[in-house]
Amino acid sequence: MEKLSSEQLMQMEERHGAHNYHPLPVVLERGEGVYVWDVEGKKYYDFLSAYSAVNQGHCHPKIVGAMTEQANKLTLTSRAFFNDSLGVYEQFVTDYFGFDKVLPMNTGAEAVETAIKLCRKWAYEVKGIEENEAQLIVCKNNFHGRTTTIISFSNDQDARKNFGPYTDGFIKIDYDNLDELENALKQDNVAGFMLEPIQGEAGVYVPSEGYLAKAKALCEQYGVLFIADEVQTGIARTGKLLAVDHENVKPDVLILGKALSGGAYPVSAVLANDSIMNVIKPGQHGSTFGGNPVAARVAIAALEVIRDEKLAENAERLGELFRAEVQKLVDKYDLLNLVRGKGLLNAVVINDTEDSSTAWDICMKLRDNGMLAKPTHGNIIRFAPPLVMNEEQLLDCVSIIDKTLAEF
Ligand code: IF1
Repeated sequence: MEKLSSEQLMQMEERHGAHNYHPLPVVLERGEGVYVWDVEGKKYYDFLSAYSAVNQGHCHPKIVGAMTEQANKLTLTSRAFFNDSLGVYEQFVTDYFGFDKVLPMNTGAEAVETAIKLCRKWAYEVKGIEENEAQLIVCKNNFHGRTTTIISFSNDQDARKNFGPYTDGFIKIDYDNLDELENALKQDNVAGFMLEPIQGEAGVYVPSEGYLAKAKALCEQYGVLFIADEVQTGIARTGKLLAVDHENVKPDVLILGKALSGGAYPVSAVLANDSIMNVIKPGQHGSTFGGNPVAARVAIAALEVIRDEKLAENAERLGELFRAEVQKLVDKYDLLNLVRGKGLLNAVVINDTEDSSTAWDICMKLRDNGMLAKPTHGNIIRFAPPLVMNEEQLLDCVSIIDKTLAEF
């Protein structure tokens, strides 16, 4: 069969696929480390990492090896029976992050839903809140996934409009605002506070120094669970194993996804200690693929790579370098307002209106110049390469950004 061109492949998606995305017009065929190639063979730096799922680099041999080895033995048993991989993974991942137990799921949204159900059940059966009255505090401009319950507490009209009726039981407060958090905590029936340690989709908003630690302390004071959604910020992305580690905060409930599998396979997880996790009894929650043998072996390999290749340290060091170098471009070009981020989760704010196409246009030229990135909201471009990048490659990408901006 003849090789299909990028144009042909984009048209196939246009005709046969739901239009729930607006991708940058580039059609990828192969990935290796920090590089991806399109179907015409053009090579790019990947500066999105599938929204921080490919932290370990594309097609990491250790991760792919673990996946193919297990896939040739036993892919899925369901949880109707035991298998020789799940317990090994559960011991490994709970030890790795320091919790008593893990509840394995597949996507980030499923893990967020699991955390919400766990928090509510804990509220009724441990904290003693009246049934069906539990309230969960969340932050405005959050992104926690796209299920009906999760978009119920979103304030992004695209995410929620015409998907009602909505799930009740959420209190929305401003991000990075401790007064609002304390006021919310004083309300009746509060069960938990769920947040992203850095708001990714909102535009890589890093909260004030000390916010996470003070928020956790307030939650302890009011007997409310502190739930960290580290689906995007976790697994070494921000220069520590978890973003909460920058403030030595231990969440009551930890939500992981994306790079938990290095982008090779859908793997997500919720971790908590027994006093919380043991409220879930047989038959009360789960999923067909949750904790399957392939997911288990892939996640062990993905986490070993993070540790063995010291990717958090690399992200910390290269993140400092990236922000310092891009700051020079901010000073040089009116087009850039600021650069912000932590580790290798960074974003630049473009000096144009929210609804302008400038950020998109810049990403289109970055693509022409061999680097893939995509705007988040409006005039913000997220820059998040795989954590295996080296200094030479990073500086090469900074020069591509420089060259691209000079073309505007
Ligand atoms: C898409 C955004 C990022 C997440 C946090 C849970 C989830 C996500 C903090 C749900 C997922 C993904 C979804 C993906 C694009 C990407 C994204 F742009 F959608 F908002 F990263 F910022 N918590 N984020 O960031 O995990 O169910 O997707 O596995 O195309 O929707 P999921």
